[in-house]
Amino acid sequence: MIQPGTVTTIVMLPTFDEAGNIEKLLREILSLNDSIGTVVVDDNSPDGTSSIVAKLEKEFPQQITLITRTSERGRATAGIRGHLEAIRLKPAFITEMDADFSHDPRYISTFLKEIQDCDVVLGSRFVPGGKDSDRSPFRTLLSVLSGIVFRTILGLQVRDIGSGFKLYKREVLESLPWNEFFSYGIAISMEECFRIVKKGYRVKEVPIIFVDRRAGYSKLKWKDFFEPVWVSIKLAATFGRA
Ligand SMILES: Nc1nc2c(ncn2[C@@H]2O[C@H](COP(=O)(O)OP(=O)(O)OP(=O)(O)O)[C@@H](O)[C@H]2O)c(=O)[nH]1
Ligand SMILES: [Mg+2]
Repeated sequence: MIQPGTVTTIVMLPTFDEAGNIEKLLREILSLNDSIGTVVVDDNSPDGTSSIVAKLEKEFPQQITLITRTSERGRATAGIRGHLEAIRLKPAFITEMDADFSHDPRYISTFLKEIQDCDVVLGSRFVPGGKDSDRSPFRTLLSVLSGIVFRTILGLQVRDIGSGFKLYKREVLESLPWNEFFSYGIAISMEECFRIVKKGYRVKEVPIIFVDRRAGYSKLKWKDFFEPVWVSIKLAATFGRA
């Protein structure tokens, strides 16, 4: 379990049924530099993801914290729980990313350079050099269309508002009202982005090539695609456009 003040960067990973990815991913992240730690928030995955992470936590006690939630399930609340733990550990920087290799951990080193002149680096599929690779044309179309809808409703300039791959200065996450968030699922990435821009922080989009998950299955269901729509309407109605 990581002790406060001992690492410069925390990588926060929400996991559900990522047994096929998590060990290799954690080893790759920890090999990036000497001052990196990971917080994994697993919702007691039936495939045993937590026990794999628990074993690695024994091997890297100063660099891994595992939180296993038994009474709650969901991408948004898992992410919030992970951010709160990451904030408590007082790193300079906090990254969030998917635990399925869609987000290549090597980009973290790029993000750490890019953050020098902004507050948040956002891994973007939709700026020059970025790509939504390997995915079905339907999923890419859905991402592009939803981006257009949210930018229109929320008045944001950010191209890849739904990106779940970001690096923050810790102060940015410390300043957000986590108990007031509306999202329960995938809309959390978009809501974070909106609230950050609304507060006046500088967000820099850096191109990433997003690839399909390496192992395991998507947790997205049809109904999940409606959550970002009502969350963006609620955000615009509550706070006005960005
Ligand atoms: N703790 C927790 N993590 C979750 C939950 N649902 C998804 N995740 C994690 O959130 C990240 C993104 O989820 P994915 O299922 O990959 O969803 P996606 O990336 O939008 O969809 P695909 O790319 O199609 O697989 C992954 O690391 C998941 O393991 C959940 O209910 N609880
Ligand atoms: Mg994924």
